[in-house]
Amino acid sequence: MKAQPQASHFVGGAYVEDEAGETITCVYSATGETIAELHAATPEIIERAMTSAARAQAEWAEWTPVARSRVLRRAADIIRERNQALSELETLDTGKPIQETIVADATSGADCLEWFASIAATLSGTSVPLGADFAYTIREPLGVCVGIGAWNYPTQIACWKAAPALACGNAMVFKPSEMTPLCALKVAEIIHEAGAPAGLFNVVQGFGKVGAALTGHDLCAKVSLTGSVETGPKVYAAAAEGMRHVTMELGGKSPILVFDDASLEDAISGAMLGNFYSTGQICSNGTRVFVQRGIYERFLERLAERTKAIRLGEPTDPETQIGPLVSFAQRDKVQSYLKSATEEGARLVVGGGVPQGEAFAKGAYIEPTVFADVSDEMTIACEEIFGPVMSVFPFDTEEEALSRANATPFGLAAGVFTSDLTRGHRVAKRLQAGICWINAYNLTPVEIPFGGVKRSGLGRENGKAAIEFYSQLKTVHVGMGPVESPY
Ligand code: TXE
Repeated sequence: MKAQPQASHFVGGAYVEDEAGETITCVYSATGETIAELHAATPEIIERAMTSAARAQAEWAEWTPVARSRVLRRAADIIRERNQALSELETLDTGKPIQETIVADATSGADCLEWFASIAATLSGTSVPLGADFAYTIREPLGVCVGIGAWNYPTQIACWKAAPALACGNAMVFKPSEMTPLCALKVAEIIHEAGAPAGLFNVVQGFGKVGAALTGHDLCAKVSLTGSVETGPKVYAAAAEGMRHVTMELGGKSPILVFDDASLEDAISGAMLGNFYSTGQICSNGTRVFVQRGIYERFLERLAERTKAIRLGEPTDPETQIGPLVSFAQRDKVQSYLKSATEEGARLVVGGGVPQGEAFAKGAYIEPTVFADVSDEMTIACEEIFGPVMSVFPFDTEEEALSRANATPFGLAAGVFTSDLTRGHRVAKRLQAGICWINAYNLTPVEIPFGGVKRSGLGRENGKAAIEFYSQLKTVHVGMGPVESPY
């Protein structure tokens, strides 16, 4: 299986290569095969990307809003037309099953471009009457924005950063994760094909070093990172050096609270979605599931039954529900967490190891796993695992559940399952998280803001809120009378 792109980078409206850059090996994690080899950006490629972005941005900012909107809209249409091919590439890049990628990745990217196309056409400032004088505001782009992506949603992350950035009149240089370098190149190709000026959206490959070079570049006005909680502060600090804007989408250890009165099947569906989708590699996953004592054992029993029925397998098979992890290194990491859970006394309910059989022998597979009787201090209760590992904790009262749910440095997401309407809203109000779901989990339509509090991040992606993070206001005060001066 091969997925070699035309070249490693897409800069100035064309594929470019510089073989002097460090090799990036792209491995299909279901088989261990190398499907592509790319090169990290050299300083020359970085310079070319940043300067062509600056040139394109100056041109793009002069376009009428409706003309900008049309380009984004066209890009969304092209993505939808090519959904099958883009989803197959996403599956090869990440190992996620085609059953998921066909509905959740390129389609989400298209939704985002389409939605921000509407926003692009309607952006405007305000007018402020000041007696005889008046003032008005102009919403201006920031300039060249740098996007840095993680490996779990390569197409979606590229689009979620490109769409609001471009809608506001910026250009972008995007660096995908070195684990999944392929999909963003397609996004760049499509945005160019849709009519954007050459250089408006560039993709350069590389490891952390390339990300750091982009973040510290003189032309960089803003950095938007999706990454780990360890990388976030480093990128934030580097951005601060140049007083650059930031958006930080980092990790979490999000709670799901299931009360006795919840619909058991729905709560289990929510917990499974929030732990096993994308083989558990989602930043907003609800990896701490607090279940009220009255339904605790029933919840576990039914959860185990449903978890055992999940179909693990080759990601390109449309029947496969869970594929391998993104890499063998990620599997080693997840396995070390499984080991710590057993050593620290958690009760293994289902899963817990590598699935047996020829179909799984060559891939980075891991069984969907549930641990019960997890205590708040155990390693699996405190650290982001990024694998299909659910921890279940019993609780007695609402107050207790809330205080335990909030006792974490993270605050990306949270969920509550209950049939008591007032409790749902009361609990959501007190959960320390950027996004809360009531009787649902992990839904992230582009219309609503998404982002974290505490150590899970800063700023918001999607929704109108994202505009604030990709534009700045200029105020113009107009004096209509004689200038009053004491001199
Ligand atoms: O993330 P990193 P990694 C978690 C998950 C995973 C762990 C590590 O638990 O096992 O993080 O994953 C770039 N300046 N998440 O190593 O290192 C890097 O090249 C600028 C959670 O992939 O944070 C990549 O493009 N850029 C997460 C991106 O940052 C730098 C999703 C993320 O890499 C940089 C993925 C630097 N100094 C993993 N150092 C989520 N929240 O969804 C690295 N990068």
